[in-house]
Amino acid sequence: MKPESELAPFDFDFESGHAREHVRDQLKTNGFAYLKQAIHRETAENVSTDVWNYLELVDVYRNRTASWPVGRPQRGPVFRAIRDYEEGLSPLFSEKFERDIATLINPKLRVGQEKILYMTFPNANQDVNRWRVPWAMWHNDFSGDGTGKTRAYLGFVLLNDVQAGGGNLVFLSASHRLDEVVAPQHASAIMKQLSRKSTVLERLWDRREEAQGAVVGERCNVDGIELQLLEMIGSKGDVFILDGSLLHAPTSNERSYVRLAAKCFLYFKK
Ligand SMILES: O=C(O)CCC(=O)C(=O)O
Repeated sequence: MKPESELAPFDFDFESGHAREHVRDQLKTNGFAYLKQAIHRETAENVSTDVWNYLELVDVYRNRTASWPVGRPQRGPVFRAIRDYEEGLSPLFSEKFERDIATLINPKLRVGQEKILYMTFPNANQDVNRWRVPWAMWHNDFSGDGTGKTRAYLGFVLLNDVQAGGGNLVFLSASHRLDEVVAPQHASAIMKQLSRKSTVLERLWDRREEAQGAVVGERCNVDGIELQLLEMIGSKGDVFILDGSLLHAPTSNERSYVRLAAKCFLYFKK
């Protein structure tokens, strides 16, 4: 039986004290907060239209699937991060966004310089039944600045409506609280140590071709911390804030559409 995943969105008002409490509690406990429609759908749609217009320069067209570079089906490596499109993402990570997020999470929080576009083209002969949680490319984006004084979060904006198996990010909720992650150390060392502590994680990171793998929604308990494997599914304009230490991985796209998402870093000094 497929385990239920818990990705309850939160309809919120940036100014409400209740919202602040809820989001801060989510970030502390689970390492992520799901802010439903925190960015206008039209803003997200305009940004994605601009991305597609930009791609015409390299002969990739939104309505001509034959022009799309196809991905690779697998439980293994996949990646497509575009780092030189920062200007085009500025309507998302505006001053208002920065103010709203700071109000919610921490008054000192600021949007960092690096902004990344993720574009996941479908695999050849897509088949959603073939989609698997990948064993590869698990990592965290921020494991401290050496001083222990900087906190980092990741702000993800969905730029299209995405269903399961559509090339979304997967993450391990609450993993930011694990001693192995707090350490800080390389992701491969983290995975090795955690695989010894949980059969679910051992299965998740088993890279053998015939391995059973793990599925979205599965839970496990490591040193008293309840972890859950989740997929970042939602609608265009939805925002996910992730703790910078949370373990996550890119996935392949077994849907017929291109998945688009944008990420900014959010920092504050304690
Ligand atoms: O969302 C994705 O496709 C990958 C994101 C990722 O791996 C990252 O943010 O470091």
